[in-house]
Amino acid sequence: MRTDYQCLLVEQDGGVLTVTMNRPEKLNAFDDTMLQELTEVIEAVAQDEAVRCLVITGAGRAFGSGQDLTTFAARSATAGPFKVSQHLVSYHRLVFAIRNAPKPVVAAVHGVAAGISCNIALACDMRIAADNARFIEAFARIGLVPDGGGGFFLPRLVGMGKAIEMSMLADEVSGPEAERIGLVNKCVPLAEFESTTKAFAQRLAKGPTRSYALIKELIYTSVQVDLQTSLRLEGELQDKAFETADHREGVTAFLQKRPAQYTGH
Ligand code: T3D
Repeated sequence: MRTDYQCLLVEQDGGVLTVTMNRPEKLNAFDDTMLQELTEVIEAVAQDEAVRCLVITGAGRAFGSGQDLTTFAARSATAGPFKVSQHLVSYHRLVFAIRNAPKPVVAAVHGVAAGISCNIALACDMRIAADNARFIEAFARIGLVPDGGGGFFLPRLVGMGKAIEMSMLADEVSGPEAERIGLVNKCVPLAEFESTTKAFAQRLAKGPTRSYALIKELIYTSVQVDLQTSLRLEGELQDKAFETADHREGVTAFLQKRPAQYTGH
């Protein structure tokens, strides 16, 4: 696994790979290099069997402040038409890398998560927040619409009304409020944030990884299809899960009255 990134810190501890976005002087705003590197590392992790859980977090006092706004000024100064949709293709590759990774991806959010940084956290499979977290769909503050999948993920997580409110008013949602409305899975005091994230990720990394990949496929497909299609998929995926060594180990461990030792196969 490559670790010499310009804008990321990458650290592996057992089956957990922690990727820290590292532009703290700009609250980890995305520039092209950080976007490219984060996408690359997640795509690499998808292929790496030694990594069974990925954690994405931010250096310094924030998760991330969205797109680096200094690039907006640079774009305006550049002659010729610029289509932001072309630039968004790179973010969409990152979103798909997270969703398609055959293992759990957890966003660990402390401090601010604004704009597209917020939506990258929403693209992750689960979110842990510190109680100082500030989620801001900041786009309307600068006359934009939520991008990076925000329009897709937000109503599915918090419902239509709250999604519209967060997108239009662009007010901060605190960590405890985010937990209350289902935007994050868990919110903990800042002092416990690191240890909670670590324990959560290590637990996932010791789980039945192939079953987790199939669960991702089932849940993410099922929110977009009818019941019949979902039930057909459920059968196909259960056939695959039944073939895994971890399924056999789970049943054996139950019958032998001992904790299961999953290998991810
Ligand atoms: O290009 C495309 O593909 C389109 C995609 C667009 C996606 C988007 O994400 S649009 C939304 C972009 N983000 C924002 O609009 C948020 C801008 N930042 C803020 O509103 C505030 O900084 C925060 C609410 C995030 C945090 O406030 P606060 O008071 O905690 O910190 P601060 O003092 O404002 O920021 C600290 C430093 O980070 C500061 O630099 P300085 O003065 O110390 O040299 C600030 O300028 C810098 N910073 C914060 N956010 C960004 C940033 N620099 C560049 N880009 C940023 N997004």
